[in-house]
Formats: sequence, structure tokens, C-alpha cells
Amino acid sequence: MAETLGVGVIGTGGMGGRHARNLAQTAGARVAAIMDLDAARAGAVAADCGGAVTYTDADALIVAADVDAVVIASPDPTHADLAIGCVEAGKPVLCEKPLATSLADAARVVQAEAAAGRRLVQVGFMRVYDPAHVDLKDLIGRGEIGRPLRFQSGHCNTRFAEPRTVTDAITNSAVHDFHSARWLMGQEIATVYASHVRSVAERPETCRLLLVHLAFADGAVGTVEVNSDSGYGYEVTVEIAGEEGVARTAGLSSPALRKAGNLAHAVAPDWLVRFADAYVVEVGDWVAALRAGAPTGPSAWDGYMSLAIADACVRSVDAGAPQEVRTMDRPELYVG
Ligand code: ISE
Repeated sequence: MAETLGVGVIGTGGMGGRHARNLAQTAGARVAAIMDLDAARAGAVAADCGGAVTYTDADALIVAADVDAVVIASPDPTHADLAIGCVEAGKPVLCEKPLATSLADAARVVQAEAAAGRRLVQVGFMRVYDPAHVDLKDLIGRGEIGRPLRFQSGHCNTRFAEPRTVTDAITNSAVHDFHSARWLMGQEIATVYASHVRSVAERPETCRLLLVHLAFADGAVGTVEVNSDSGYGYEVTVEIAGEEGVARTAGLSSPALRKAGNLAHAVAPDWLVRFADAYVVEVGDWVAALRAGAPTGPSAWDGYMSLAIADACVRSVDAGAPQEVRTMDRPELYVG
């Protein structure tokens, strides 16, 4: 590997542009290539990243000689095939969530990586780099609340440009919460029961509120709530009740403003603002880990498991009944 890690970024929408600009400021990395079907947009991001080479063909970027590692931030349905392309080219890849849009495609990524026999794929579950989440994880790890009994997360999005189907809410938003639940509780989810409320006012086709009941393998319970259209702002909160106490992620960091008969805190408009620091730490950690040998963040198996839970949720919505989470056997690569 060259002195600095040459990174190629596929997709320059909100997330890809953010990752590219963060990578341009990351020690040990340089942005070698940027790909987008929109050449002008790729050019604008490349100009901010020291003049990286631009591509309109993702496969050409993956095999380019000066690209040592790849970030995938293109539309969700393209993730699985591009991640497999990176694995086949022997290049480490940070793939935005979801790893795939179907459980079968996520399994193909896992199988490709298991066949390669080494970890190359990291999935963009950035909450594991967010200080509020890390503090909660540490507190649980220290045994402060005893055995975790109940997981509860609230995930509020301000508004999406397009109406959200229930499958979008599950596969594009709730996959984050499923990963948080597994990571923070240190347990697998055995069954789910998902239901949702549509928006009645303006966008009747939108899944306004998704509620998923979780049953963990050790008997703990939980809920995940996704609001697709809060109107007021973007928030993610987690509370865990244990045998000896209850812990919740730290609250808003914005100052309290007392004015004109009101007490107010600003709420972030979206994930790019709320998780701005986490995205910086995520790529910094990824680059450092690759330079030391292999990725250490959320794995392809974690990406697969979130989709296995998502798959059970979609089945549950269709059946109107609880559903088991069904998975393939965990390949040896991900054990331990
Ligand atoms: C988006 O793609 C993200 O990954 C955000 O973190 C999440 O909160 C949002 O719901 C997704 O649409």
C-alpha cells in the first residue's frame, strides 16, 4: 500500500460528498477518485478534495490502480453488487447502510467476503462512533445498570422529499436502530412484531410512524420507533432499562435559550448535522484500521443481521403478526 491510503468514493449525494470531504481532512488518507453519474457533481466534490480523478463508471473506479480502498455512497439498490466488486478486487470498502436492499443480496456479500477469507467490508453504522452512544455502551459495559432488560429507541426524521413506504422506513431507517439494539444489548433479536400508522393529512401514502416490538434471544424486550415526518427536526434517542438502573443517551448539546416566555433548545434538521462528529471519527477510524491491517468497525455480518431483522419486520407488517428473525449460519470469519 502507498504511504497514504488512496480512497475512491462512489456517489456524491449528501453522504458521499460528506465522506469525501471528511477523508480529504483525514490523516493517512487522500481522495484519489470520485465517481458519480452526474459528472458536474463529481467534479465539484473532487475540486474540494484536492483535485481527485473523476469517473462516471463505478467499476472503473474500483479497479483503478491508485484506489486502495472504496467508499460506497450510491443509491441503496447498488450497494450489494458494488461491495462484491470491491471484495473481488481485494479492496477494503466502507459501504453505506443498508448493505443491500434484500436479505438474499446481503447474504451474497457475506458469502463473497467469507470466500475471500478476510475482512474487507465495513458497514456505515456511524452511531457506534457517536459520543452519546459510545458513553451509553461504556456505561452498560461497566455494569452500571446490571443486566439489560429493555431497549427503547426513538428515531425521528424531519421530512423526506419523497413519500416513504413502510419498506423504506424499515430498510433505510430502522436498520440503524436494529444495529444499535444488537450492539448495545449485546444480544441477538429473535422475533419482531411491526406495525405502522400512515399519514392521514398531507401524504396518505407515507408511513408516518413505524413501531417495532423486539424480543431478544435472552428474554429481554424492546421497541424501535421511526417517525418519517416529524416536521420539527431530527433526533435519535436510546434508553435501556437494566436490573439495577436505567440509562439514556445524553440529551441535546445545543444551549438552552430562555426568551420571550419560552425555554428552547435547537433540534438538528438531519443526520448530517446530528452525526457530523461521528462521520469524521468513522472515516478516521476506518483509515487508521486499514493502515494497520483490516477494518474493525461494523462488519458485513452486522449489515446482514440488520437486514435479517428488517426482513422479519416486512413479513410481520404483511402478516399482522410477530415473525421470527431467520438467518443463514454465521460464517467462521465472523465468529468471535
Ligand atoms: C438515512 O439514510 C440515514 O442513514 C439516517 O441516519 C437515518 O436517520 C435516515 O432515516 C435514513 O433515511
